[in-house]
Amino acid sequence: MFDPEIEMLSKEKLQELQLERLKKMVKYAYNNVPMYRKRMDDAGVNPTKVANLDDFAKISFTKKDDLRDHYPYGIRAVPLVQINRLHASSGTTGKPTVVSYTENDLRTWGRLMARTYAAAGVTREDIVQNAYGYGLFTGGLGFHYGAEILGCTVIPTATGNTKRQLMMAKDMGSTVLAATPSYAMYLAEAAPKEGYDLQKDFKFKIGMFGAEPWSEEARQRIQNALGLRAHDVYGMSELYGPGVAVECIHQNGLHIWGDEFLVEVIDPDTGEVLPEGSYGEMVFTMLTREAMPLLRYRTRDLATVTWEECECDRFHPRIMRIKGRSDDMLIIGGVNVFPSQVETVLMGMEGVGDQYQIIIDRDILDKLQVKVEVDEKFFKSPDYNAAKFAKKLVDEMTAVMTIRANVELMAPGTLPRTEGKAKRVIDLRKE
Ligand code: DLL
Repeated sequence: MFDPEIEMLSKEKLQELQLERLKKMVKYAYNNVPMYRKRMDDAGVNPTKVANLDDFAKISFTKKDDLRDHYPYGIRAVPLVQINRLHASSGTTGKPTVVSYTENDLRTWGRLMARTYAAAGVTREDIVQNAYGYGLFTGGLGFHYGAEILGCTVIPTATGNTKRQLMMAKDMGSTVLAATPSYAMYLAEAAPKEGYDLQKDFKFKIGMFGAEPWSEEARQRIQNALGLRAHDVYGMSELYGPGVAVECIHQNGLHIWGDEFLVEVIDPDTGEVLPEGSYGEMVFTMLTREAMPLLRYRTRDLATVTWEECECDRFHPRIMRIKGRSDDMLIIGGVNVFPSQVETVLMGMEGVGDQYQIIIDRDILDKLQVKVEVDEKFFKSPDYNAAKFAKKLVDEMTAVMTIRANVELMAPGTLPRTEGKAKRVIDLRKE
């Protein structure tokens, strides 16, 4: 453990610490961020009298639009001279969301990332190949500094240049791969084509994968192909970046670092706070952030959070796998469909390759089309019968999603590959 004192806190002590920090943070936000001062005044919340979570829940949610409204420097509690770094997440439309960090924030984030690696079993003996994008995206620098603070050897390969990536992995004997799960899958696919033997040429033991949704079935595929233990890492730029939550070696839910993040789960439609164990939208409050305090930030990410003790003895609450984002949910002919449901079916089936695309279109009615690559070996085998295989996929998907999808089987290697976050859904109704 990197931070045993904090990581080993009992549930009671951890919740005490959360409340203590929360009270301080509410006052800090009131005194330093005009937006929060106005919100608390409007809601009749006296920051010096917030004594429990019910009082706190009177403060309205912070949304992504609040950050956009404060472009370019975002919600800021310190003068610019105290800002040490900026990151930004690329918005699909308009201006990016900019996030800022003081020196202390960077130190806190770096230590959280070191803790995140350590919880997954990474030690200072490890050689970390960091294939996340470096730059405005928080993945690259987040995973970089965390590994350095832990004392690992870091290879900042960044994303892309797959040939060189594979060469470095083999020659340097990298033991940890940090990447998006879709890029990890792509590396596993590319390696044999570049003449590498996946079993013999690489020393990977641990994968630190996140930044996009991926299924349990995708995990099995990546683990089998790369011969490593694949850990899910969750985060978002607004909450420092990666390192909000990570799976420990038991791979049974992602521990949210409770000393830095307070999580609430709400009904995304009504905003009502739901009881522990309910499925809903995660809302985060940062407990010590200096530059950009965030109170009750709506993530749009849907999951269940549990406070049950984990086998690793940590009480830091766990996110059970993230199902998707409320704004990713597709409504097709009136039926709610999550891309993750499609992935679960596909990645669980033998004969399906690693790449797929979901295309939604409308003529009179909504139509769901799924393009799926066939696994190369299966594609070339004498048993392969396209019509029969497509029917099997349609049946499986219809059973899970209750609506019919048209399946188009694609030859191996024909769908686009991405180096960062995969773009799997194309909704033509929006264009
Ligand atoms: O993706 C930060 C990050 C980098 C996390 C590297 C993990 C690893 P953003 O670009 O702001 O930040 O995107 C945040 O990505 O709200 C989720 O919808 C999604 N996401 C991140 N991690 C996971 C995960 C980074 N493990 C958004 N599972 C979040 C599912 C994830 N979705």
